Amino acid sequence: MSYDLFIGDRAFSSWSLRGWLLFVKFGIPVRTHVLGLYSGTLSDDLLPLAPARFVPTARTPEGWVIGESIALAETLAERHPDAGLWPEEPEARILARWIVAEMHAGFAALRTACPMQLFHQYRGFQVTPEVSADLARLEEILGQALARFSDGGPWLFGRYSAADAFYAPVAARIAGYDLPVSDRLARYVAAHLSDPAFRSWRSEGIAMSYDPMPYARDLPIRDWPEPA
Ligand SMILES: N[C@@H](CCC(=O)N[C@@H](CS)C(=O)NCC(=O)O)C(=O)O
Repeated sequence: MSYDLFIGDRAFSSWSLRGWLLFVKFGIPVRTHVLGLYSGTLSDDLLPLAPARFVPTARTPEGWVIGESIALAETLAERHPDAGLWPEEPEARILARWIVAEMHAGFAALRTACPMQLFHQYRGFQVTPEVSADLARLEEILGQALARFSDGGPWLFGRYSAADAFYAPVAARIAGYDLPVSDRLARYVAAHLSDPAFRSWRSEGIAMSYDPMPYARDLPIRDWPEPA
């Protein structure tokens, strides 16, 4: 028996990407179902999963529904203790939970100004003071995790953890809007862009066509920055 995961359009639904990575990166079997986020049917599609109102929403093999990505991360960590969703080291685990919660509750300026889109890279995006403050906070918290716990690897806490799943869409925003970041953060972004799970999600996402393109910006575009 497998879990079911209900997601939105892969190219645009940042929370869906988080939810999906929480299964796929930790080897937890899941069947994925795409709901009508942009076709306008989402509320009806979610009726059988009440009281869910957003994607991602998951359903356990027992038929129990899980809404909210943090609840999903904690539920999967509890039910699959050997999967390694959270770092093993207690202090690292505290910081991982902290930055996941901060992502879940914060970064409103970045999220509003730079909605996730995986099709191309916008050029010439004007960084507002509010977005700049969010980028500075990312440098601080991700920088601290990388400096203290990454063990020289690309991920925040050594092995890929739920925290990396939560920051994958942030990496996509930095890439998709060519946002200015430090070399350390740029390396972290590159790790996400070259991650096989992320790449597979993106290629399914951009196989869809949209007219009009959601979140289109009146800016020059160039190809998505493929990792070297
Ligand atoms: N707090 C939720 C956020 C989920 C969310 O906002 N999902 C968006 C798609 S990325 C959605 O379902 N939007 C539909 C709507 O706003 O009606 C979580 O952590 O899962």
